[in-house]
Amino acid sequence: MVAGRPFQDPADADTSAAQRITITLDAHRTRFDLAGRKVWGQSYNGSFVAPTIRVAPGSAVTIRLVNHLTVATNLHFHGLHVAPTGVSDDPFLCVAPGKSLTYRLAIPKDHPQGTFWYHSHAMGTTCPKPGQMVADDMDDDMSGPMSGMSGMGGTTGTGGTSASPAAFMPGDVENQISAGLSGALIVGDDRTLLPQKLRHITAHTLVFKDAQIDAGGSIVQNTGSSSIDSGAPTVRLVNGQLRPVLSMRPNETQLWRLTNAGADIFYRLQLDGYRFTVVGEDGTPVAKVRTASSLLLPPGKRYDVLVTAGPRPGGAWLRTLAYSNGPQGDSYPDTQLLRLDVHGARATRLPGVSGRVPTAAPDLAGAKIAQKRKLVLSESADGDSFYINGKQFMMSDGSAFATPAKLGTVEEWTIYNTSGEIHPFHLHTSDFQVMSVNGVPQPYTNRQDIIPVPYEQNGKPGEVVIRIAFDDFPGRYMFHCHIAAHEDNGMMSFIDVVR
Ligand SMILES: [Cu+2]
Repeated sequence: MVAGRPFQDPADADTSAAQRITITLDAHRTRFDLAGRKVWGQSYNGSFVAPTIRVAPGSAVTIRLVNHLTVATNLHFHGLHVAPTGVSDDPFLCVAPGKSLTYRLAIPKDHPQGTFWYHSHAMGTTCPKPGQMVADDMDDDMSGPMSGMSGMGGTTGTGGTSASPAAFMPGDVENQISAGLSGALIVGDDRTLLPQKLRHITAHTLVFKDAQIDAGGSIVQNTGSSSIDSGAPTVRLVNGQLRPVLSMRPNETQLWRLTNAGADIFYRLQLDGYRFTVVGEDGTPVAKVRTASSLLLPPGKRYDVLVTAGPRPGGAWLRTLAYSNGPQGDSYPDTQLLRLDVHGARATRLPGVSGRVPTAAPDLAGAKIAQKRKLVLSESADGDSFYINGKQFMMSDGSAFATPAKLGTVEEWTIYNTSGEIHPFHLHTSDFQVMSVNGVPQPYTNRQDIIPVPYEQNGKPGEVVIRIAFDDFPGRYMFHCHIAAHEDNGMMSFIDVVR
């Protein structure tokens, strides 16, 4: 593989600002170019990093997913606040091999502007039987929910015979994201929220994905004869590039949209000698701008950061620091990711940014709590099976909770982790506010959709308290660990949200 080429942003799926956008994503086995090496994997458009989808708040987006894989697939629009019902952001939708499905997303006018991503959320390798259609406008599109159950109680089985408990069937998310099926999705342009002088700075999208490549030149997959080991050596890539060189002028300020779009592994980013100025987290503008010398990005995490080059020509490495996510988890070595090269004519230094970024969500600290809930994340000693409240998720299951959430209310959830590794908890459809971590109150800075839940130590489970405002969109909100291997093997459930 070839390192040191000039940095390139991922290709855009569509740069049109039109109110109706149609994008076709063709999922297929692909031999792509990965930093100068030909590698077999899967892609939506031919490259390891899927095209960046750009959408405007208030727009209607049409995305046609064509499945040329040999297994079922689908799409999840991670972090988007759009309907989880209909052919929108519902991971129970399933596109069988050889079929297609047209997703229609209505992006709310007041949708936060920031960085999101999209990826396969296939909860199995096959779709359920035909006849379980959930949408009626599919033309020749063959699709159906991956489950025949509504999740609201009661079965819809046709035979009437009570079946023995179904055997657990793992999902296929780890395979499909690892192979290449993920990319960035940007809503609006959060530069417009910055002080006037910063609204025209250069913005870059940095999509972090790693590739484990086998001796035959294919990305490692879970098959009958092989399996992905997330702790095994891997090649860390930025936009599919190996240690690219990103150029800035002395004193220049840029916005970097950092996205961990990989399946399993964490990044702990540091730009040597620099600090990141965080203006957005998980696609949401922050209520209090902060600076950080390093940022932890579990799978699925995003940060929008300002970086200001030093006053003199020079260089610095963007690296992921050595990191362990727990005694039962993985350890990753310190690895260089990207070379910042500062050269050329000195730019005018722009003012710094502080305080609240406009449109930041309100603090939920004083909210009336309608319901408190508990979730326990656990795993088997061998680290192969994963549970929420003692249960491995199956598509035919109902919610982990006996009672639904009501629209217009705020809930407080306490998430415990009784295992020996961090689990990054992710909620679909709605972001949340982190109130405390291991009992330590967290000052409010922003809403987010991923929070690493610490592992158990000295017999004391890790504990995170979050608050969720169920403002709109009734339906099924999935939640799960975003280490794809854990989600695939059971650490997932959902809450029903009702009017
Ligand atoms: Cu996990």
